[in-house]
Amino acid sequence: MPETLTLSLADKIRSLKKTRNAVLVAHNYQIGEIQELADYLGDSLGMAKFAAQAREPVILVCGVHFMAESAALLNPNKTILIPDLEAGCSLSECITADQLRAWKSEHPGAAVVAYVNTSAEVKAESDVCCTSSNALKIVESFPPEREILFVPDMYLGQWVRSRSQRKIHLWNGSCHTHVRIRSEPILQLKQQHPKAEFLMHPECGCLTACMHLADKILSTDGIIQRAHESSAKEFIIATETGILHRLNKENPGKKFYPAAPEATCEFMKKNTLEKVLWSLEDLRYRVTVPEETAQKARQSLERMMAIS
Ligand code: CIZ
Repeated sequence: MPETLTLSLADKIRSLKKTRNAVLVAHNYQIGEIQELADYLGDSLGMAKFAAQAREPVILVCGVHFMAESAALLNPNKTILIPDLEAGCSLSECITADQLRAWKSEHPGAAVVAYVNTSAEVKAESDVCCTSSNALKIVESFPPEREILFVPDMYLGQWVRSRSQRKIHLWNGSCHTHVRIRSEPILQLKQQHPKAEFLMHPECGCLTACMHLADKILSTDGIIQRAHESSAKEFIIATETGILHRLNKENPGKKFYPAAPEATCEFMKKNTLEKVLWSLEDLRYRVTVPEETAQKARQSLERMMAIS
């Protein structure tokens, strides 16, 4: 896209945000141009919390659909918009509420811990939500003898299981982008950059193979924070590539090598500057959750926030 067009679109968006009394919250995996316009940039929980504290009545969520739903759950009286309804999440689609109900019936008495990458219907069938930064703490908040059903990400679940003594059953779900991150290129990068710190997201498909090689296994916000705090000058980053924009911008002088340059989520990239502009112009696409589902799903999110 020519720079002049990008600039003028960005200016129009800034001015429309004011006219519409809207704030723009964006996920760390969004395209750089959208990150630059964000009033809040971070992970899905941070986005929803920021939205809850914002005085503005219109929240434009630049992320994927479950993120807009979480914002809608925590902000029932605000208008929650997403620029493209097709910005879905492959991980969230790995489990439906019917499938979860059937699984629960095979494990009566088990507690359900749902990663935030789930639909509101699945959250409503769960006892508590978790993010990649608090999953271990959430699981360990249950009595040790209680069985846990962990949905939907098996890699995050495996990581939690490797660190806790709990009886955790895993749903066979995964993120189609993070499964593309394999161990061989990471081993090569480690050889090429022996001083680099290796920061890994727990959704990665090579989690089991690479867990022992990682300096830290972190959520996106955890990776951002670690890059700021670490004295290392080079980092190997195993997660969706959108995070590199922020890492490079906020850490001049440090180098970031993507473990898989092709690990780009096409759903995250559905949101473009044009669609952001149209979303503000037409106040579309509005994301709402039916009240009965919302009440139960909200409880799962609120229980997580109370624990973490
Ligand atoms: O909670 C989020 O935003 C997700 C899905 C990942 C992360 O680590 O930020």
